[in-house]
Amino acid sequence: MLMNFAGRELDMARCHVMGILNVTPDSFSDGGRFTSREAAVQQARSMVEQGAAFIDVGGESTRPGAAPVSVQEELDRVCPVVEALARELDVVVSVDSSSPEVFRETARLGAGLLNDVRALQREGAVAAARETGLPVCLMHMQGRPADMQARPSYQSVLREVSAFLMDRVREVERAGVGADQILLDPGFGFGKSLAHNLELLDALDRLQVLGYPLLVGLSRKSMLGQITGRDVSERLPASLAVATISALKGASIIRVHDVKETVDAVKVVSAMEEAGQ
Ligand code: 8Y7
Repeated sequence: MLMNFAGRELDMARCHVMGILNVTPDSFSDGGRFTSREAAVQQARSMVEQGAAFIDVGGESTRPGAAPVSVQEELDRVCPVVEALARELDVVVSVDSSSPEVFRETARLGAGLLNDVRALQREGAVAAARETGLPVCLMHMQGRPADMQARPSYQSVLREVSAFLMDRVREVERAGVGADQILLDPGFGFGKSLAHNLELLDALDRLQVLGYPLLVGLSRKSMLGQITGRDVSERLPASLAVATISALKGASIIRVHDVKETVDAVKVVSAMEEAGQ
């Protein structure tokens, strides 16, 4: 089950770690564009040394209530970092964006994966993604970032998330994206209550049977705060627990802040599975 990310081939039957790199202004608050680019490259380099196979670069905060960002601002934040990472590091550069313009420009600069929390539903996004030739990650979200946590509601969260993702797969494949270029993500925390998130986590193996590799993002999320009562800065142990569960249930990519620790957790799961084969 090899997937080609701009020339880098990875086996999606294995579990890989994706390091999160935010390039919103508050994430590198050291002033000028050059210093912030260098700081971003340094942080990414360190995550690659710790075993990250992907670095996910995001210039738009999707936190509940975050202010929207113009396409130009997103390009200005993301492009210099994507270009530097693609040139300097041995890693797949993933772009966390929903904008066709950002897809086109970052693909030209060496990006290897388009990670869209809006599942290519913006005007022109499917066509732009198709033109890049890159793999895409399609994520489920109920509502919009501004209001998604107000009243999450489902008849059956698993059925609705599966149906949405398969609808998106059909549209994206119809536009010419290959079945071997699609990753799916249930979108933990995106328009979901604690109970919804837990049901989806428990059923991750049932999403896997859709036939597409899964990407999972649970690192430090508020669900873990609800379960443990811990502040965001103290959620590493709970994040490792959900990373381990996700790996056991067949996730191909785990998106995290704490790469070193997660790589160890994933190694334990992989070692056990290889011994049992
Ligand atoms: C996810 C994500 C975020 C996720 C994918 C956060 C950009 C919120 N979460 N992308 N992005 N899946 N594919 O807390 O769960 O990291 S941002």
